[in-house]
Amino acid sequence: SKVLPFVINTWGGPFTAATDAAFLALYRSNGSTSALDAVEIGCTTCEDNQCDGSVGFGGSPDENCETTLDAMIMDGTTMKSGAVAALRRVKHAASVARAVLEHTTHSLLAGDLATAFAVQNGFAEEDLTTPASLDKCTSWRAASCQPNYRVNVSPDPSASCGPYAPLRQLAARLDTRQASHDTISLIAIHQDGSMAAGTSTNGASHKVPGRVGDGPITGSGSYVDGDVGGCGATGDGDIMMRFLPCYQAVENLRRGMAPQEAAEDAVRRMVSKYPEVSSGIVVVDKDGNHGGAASGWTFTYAYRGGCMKETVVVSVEPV
Ligand code: SD4
Repeated sequence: SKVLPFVINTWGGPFTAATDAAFLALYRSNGSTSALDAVEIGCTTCEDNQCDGSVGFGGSPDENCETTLDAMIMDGTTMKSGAVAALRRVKHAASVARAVLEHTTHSLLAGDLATAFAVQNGFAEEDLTTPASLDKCTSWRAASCQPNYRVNVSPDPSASCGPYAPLRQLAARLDTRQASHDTISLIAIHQDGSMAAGTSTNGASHKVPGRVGDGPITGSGSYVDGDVGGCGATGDGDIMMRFLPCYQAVENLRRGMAPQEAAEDAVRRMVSKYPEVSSGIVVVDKDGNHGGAASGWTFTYAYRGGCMKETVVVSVEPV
């Protein structure tokens, strides 16, 4: 086919290295790189380059200043998925997610025990904090002294300001949240038409420690059914995961919608209940036709397929 192999993802750029790495891995391999390989390569490229601080180590510190990672990977042929949530001290979350897919019959491992699994599988354990993430966390503490994501907390003016006392501090207001919206979710179509998808993120800044976002949730962070198509998401995961927008979008394709319409429908469902939600989803059918939809911000996605010499970035206005 003219458009295959094909790679599309939520990382619009200027950073197109993830799209390029995944695409070229497929394109140059004469078929020996699988769609799943390409997804892992694309996500890992973002993890290593920290994709603007929102993917991989050294980004989105939680209230305790720690970076934790969420990732999933899904094979559109077998419908197997593997994921890690709140992964600590391991850099390559997408690869650990793939190890869950390939070396277990489970779909999701969490927290320190996901770390233990990663270490057993040969991943290095290392500190994910960087000077930049520490600085982001300490300046947040110094500036607001308020928990970002906690609500309905009794005010206690005498409470001291610090990471371990947030429940005693003034109630957080939703409009003070500082979510970042640059998770990588990537879908790849192999030359032979097989598909895979995956997501990697360090989640939301200043989150309550232990918080897991939409990234590692099948049907939310991403979803793929090789008979139909795939979807990748980014945005306010706490809300998005309630709607499984990627599952919705792929089912919309199955019922005959074009990718653009499928994406818009999935975003509108979220917006109808949460008008303020920030979201962005990208949808591709099995032939490489694609579309995107967003709410709350101008979303960009990137794709490269067939004989394209470079990645193209598409900008999507909110629905
Ligand atoms: C999350 N969806 O954990 C992620 C955040 C995100 O760009 O998209 N950041 O909620």
